[in-house]
Amino acid sequence: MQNKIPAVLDLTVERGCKYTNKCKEKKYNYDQLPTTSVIITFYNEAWSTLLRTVYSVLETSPDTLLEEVILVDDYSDREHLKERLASELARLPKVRLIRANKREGLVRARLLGASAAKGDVLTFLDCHCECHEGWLEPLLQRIHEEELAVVCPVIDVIDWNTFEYLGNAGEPQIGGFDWRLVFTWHVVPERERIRMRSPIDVIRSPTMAGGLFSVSKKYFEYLGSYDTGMEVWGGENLEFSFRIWQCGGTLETHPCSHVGHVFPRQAPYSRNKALANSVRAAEVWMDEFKELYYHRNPQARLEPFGDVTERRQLRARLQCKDFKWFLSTVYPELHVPEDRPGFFGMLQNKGLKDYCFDYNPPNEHEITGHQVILYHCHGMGQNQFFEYTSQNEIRYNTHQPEGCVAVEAGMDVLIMHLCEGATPEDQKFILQEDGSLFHVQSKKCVQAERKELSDSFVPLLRDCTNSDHQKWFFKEHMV
Ligand code: UD2
Ligand code: MN
Repeated sequence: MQNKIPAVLDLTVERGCKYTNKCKEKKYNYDQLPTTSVIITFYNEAWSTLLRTVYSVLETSPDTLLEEVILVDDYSDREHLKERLASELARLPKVRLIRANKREGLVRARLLGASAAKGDVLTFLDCHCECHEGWLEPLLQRIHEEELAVVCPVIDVIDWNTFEYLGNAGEPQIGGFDWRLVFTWHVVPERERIRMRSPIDVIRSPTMAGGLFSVSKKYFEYLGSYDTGMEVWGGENLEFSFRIWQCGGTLETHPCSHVGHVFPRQAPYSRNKALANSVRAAEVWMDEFKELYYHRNPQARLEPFGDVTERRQLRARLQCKDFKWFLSTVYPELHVPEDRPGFFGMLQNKGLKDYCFDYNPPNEHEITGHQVILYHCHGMGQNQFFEYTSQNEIRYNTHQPEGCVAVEAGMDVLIMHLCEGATPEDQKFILQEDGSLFHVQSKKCVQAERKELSDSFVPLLRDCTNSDHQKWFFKEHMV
């Protein structure tokens, strides 16, 4: 991936690395900068990580810029977060503790904090962060220059096991999403490197991870703060990102601002509200493109998502642009699927009843290189979602980057490769009227077969016959 990008601008801004100095050389006029309220919500967080966040804010933020630190307890029930926390915090300057009287979820908990904030700028942080020296000035400087900018720090990694501050390998990245509305990271595209005037210029990003950012309090309110119909966790970051861009703002990452964050293995709470939250985002901001999401996650279509009338009214009132504009202007790198009727969903075999193409990448960052298998059709989209395109590709385009089914020379197994601009010969399949799936390069057909010495089934290339095991059809749903 990396070496395909021409060296327009090298953005490496690691701790201790070459551009750190450039960041350090930057002078700020502290009298001009806006003040900020740092808002940290928490639910059942561990003592050490929570306190580390608070102390690091106090230690790294210039006194004149830091109005206050507002901690919002989202109705935690762990003992150490009760009187013990209150008395620990009472000793600290500028720190306030607000408690929700019921579980609000991160959106409404953040809004509780925002409504109490006295600073010009709201700076949100997760409750397991460590701010790095010089993190705050670039964020506030940028908002001072451009009030419609929402600015994120680079998110450095704090080791989940050792809690060591690992920093960030390589360049800062920008945020995107895939068509399941899962947030993704990407290298900075060439068009953005061309737009940037220096390696310490802000980097425009289609979306944000969600936890760490600064926004002018006034602008946040003008933009409709958050969707208060969102519960617990998830989806609010994409909703806010779409809204910022579509309604006239910009979303940026400042390469000189670094904050470390612990990505835990498991959250101390259930995240099953994320689906409804994502549906709300799709229903309000994505126009007809929400169908691409529903195709890839049929469960989402059935999910009760409450009332979004007010959010749609907000969109109309602010005269926000449509999602088509967002895709073509802000995120042109994202491939927009065609989803022609009858050519997306489960790719099911006729002879081997109830078996479908299935691809299970070992993790979200390693989409390619593994074999496509057959598995009981489940109709839930996700790993069994494929799209047959007018370019004769069988695309696995739930994930980013997108996979295309391929066959390596002389092999008979189907392997996932990265899709390419012009469809390479080894990725071309012709789905014929009779249901046969013809691989152009090898002139063979895809057949469902039992995998040797096992109970599992796989699609393999074989000489073309009339067998039902060589007939395939797409089905969107189970019923
Ligand atoms: C990421 C974001 C997170 C949020 C989330 C999507 C970063 C570093 N983190 O997940 O901020 O945008 O994506 O929703 O970008 N919390 C509450 N009440 C709850 C649940 C969570 O106050 O009911 C707090 C939690 O204690 C933490 C913050 O909200 O301070 C974010 O939660 P997380 O750290 O579990 O989310 P994370 O980092 O996996
Ligand atoms: Mn977090």
